[in-house]
Amino acid sequence: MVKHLTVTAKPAKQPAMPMAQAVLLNDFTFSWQAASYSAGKVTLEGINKGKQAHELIAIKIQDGLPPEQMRQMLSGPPPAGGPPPSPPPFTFAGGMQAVMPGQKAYGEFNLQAGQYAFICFVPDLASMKPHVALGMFAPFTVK
Ligand SMILES: [Cu+2]
Repeated sequence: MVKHLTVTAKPAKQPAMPMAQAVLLNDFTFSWQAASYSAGKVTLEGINKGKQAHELIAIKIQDGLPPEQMRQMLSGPPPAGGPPPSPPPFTFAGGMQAVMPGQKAYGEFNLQAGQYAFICFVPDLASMKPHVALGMFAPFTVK
């Protein structure tokens, strides 16, 4: 079978990829430059500077819930005497899957005004605790 194709000039200009802001992932911290983020869609570049795999997940914390209380809920055992709150007092706002040490990846985040936190649930190789319980809970604000 023979088919014809036509070669045309290349498109004028590829749409520019928005510059992704970096978030550094370490054992067991997040660090980044922005004092706060603006509402809207943003692409973040997660760069693993640690010795273990890490992921970059953003959660939007329920309005009025102090981030420290959210950290304790995600880090500790379930509350005694009953199941954890349902629905949970946060929603996922985007992220990227875990990457190995020295690797990076890009995540898409959909941000609205409010309190957020970056978290990582990858289990620690020694204690098997999720990294969020070892310090990988970093609050930030979206304006
Ligand atoms: Cu991690």
